[in-house]
Amino acid sequence: MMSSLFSPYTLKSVTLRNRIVVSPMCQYMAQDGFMNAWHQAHYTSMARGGSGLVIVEATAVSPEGRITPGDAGIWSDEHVAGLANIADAITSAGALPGIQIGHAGRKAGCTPPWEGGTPLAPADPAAWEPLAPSALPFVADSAYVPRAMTLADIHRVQQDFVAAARRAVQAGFQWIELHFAHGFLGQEFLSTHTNERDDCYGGSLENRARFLVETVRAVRAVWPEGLPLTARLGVIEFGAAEVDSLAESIQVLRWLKEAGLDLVDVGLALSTPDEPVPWGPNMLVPYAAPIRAGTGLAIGTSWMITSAQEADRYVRDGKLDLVYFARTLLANPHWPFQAARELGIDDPASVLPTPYGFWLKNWSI
Ligand code: 536
Repeated sequence: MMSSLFSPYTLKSVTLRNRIVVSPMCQYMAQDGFMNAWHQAHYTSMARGGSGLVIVEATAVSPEGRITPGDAGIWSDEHVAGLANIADAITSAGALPGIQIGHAGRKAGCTPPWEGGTPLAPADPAAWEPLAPSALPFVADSAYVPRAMTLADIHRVQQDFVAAARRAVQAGFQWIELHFAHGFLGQEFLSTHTNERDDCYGGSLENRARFLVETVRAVRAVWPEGLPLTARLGVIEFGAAEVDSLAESIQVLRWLKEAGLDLVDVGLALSTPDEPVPWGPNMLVPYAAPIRAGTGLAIGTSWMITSAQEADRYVRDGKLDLVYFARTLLANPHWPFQAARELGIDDPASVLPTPYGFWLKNWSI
């Protein structure tokens, strides 16, 4: 049978009810990394909307890896119980519970976007010193300069990723995404804009990829073999280095696959504030084909995919295995039901849980 947006998808030992993924979306509503009633309602609502996979927002593997003081965290065993409540809520609404884990590198320690997204004032008691591959600020000439990581820092953060993956299993998550995009720590090691190291973690592509490859291998060793290990990678640096960065990313993804990666979520690099990103509908979809052909990895992507027909066609044409949605689902958490109606699938109300779907069956408005 030909696959489509509403056909199930199996990767390793898990099966999603359809190809619609709730992309990780930072809420910046946690305290000391602990999630609360806001997150519980948010993820419950997303899962009840009918998507196949709900990926919990970027969750920091260490306190200094938070983008803002409100980021979710998974750096302590005490976080597990709250995370388990979220995973349960997602599971009981029929979706697969996933989590994105990450470290913001030099982009850590800022205010939330709606307060400017700029570094916390040094005098703010909530502020901290960010870590990065090299002591280079995100904004040129800014006084907000990260500390260059020592080898001990690098190994400690890799162990933080490993401990986070262990806790994610304990909490009941069945899908993990390593955040290696958006100019955060993993991307910073890969990009020559942010990595000027002269040790084995900088210089050649192999060295710039070393942090990512080692981290995937170390996480794979504790993450159950039957569960998908995935990463969001900024596959392309738009601008002068566009072609080279895509070719480099394909090589890096081959190494990541060897290290145990199962699927790539094709993302943006956003390594510098002035990257000329060609914002527009479906803007990352054209990169999926060369990446799939060059790596053989399962693949998904997001960014400005808003049409059910287009998303369905990407799956039917074999361009994407999964389609990730963010703002489309913030605008309408029950968008999968709307998409099912637009696509004319049989019994579209069955996309929603029974207490909703029963009343919407044959409802014609
Ligand atoms: C998406 N962003 C992604 C974040 C946090 C900040 C916003 C993340 O990966 N944790 C975004 C990037 C650029 C423009 C709009 C939105």
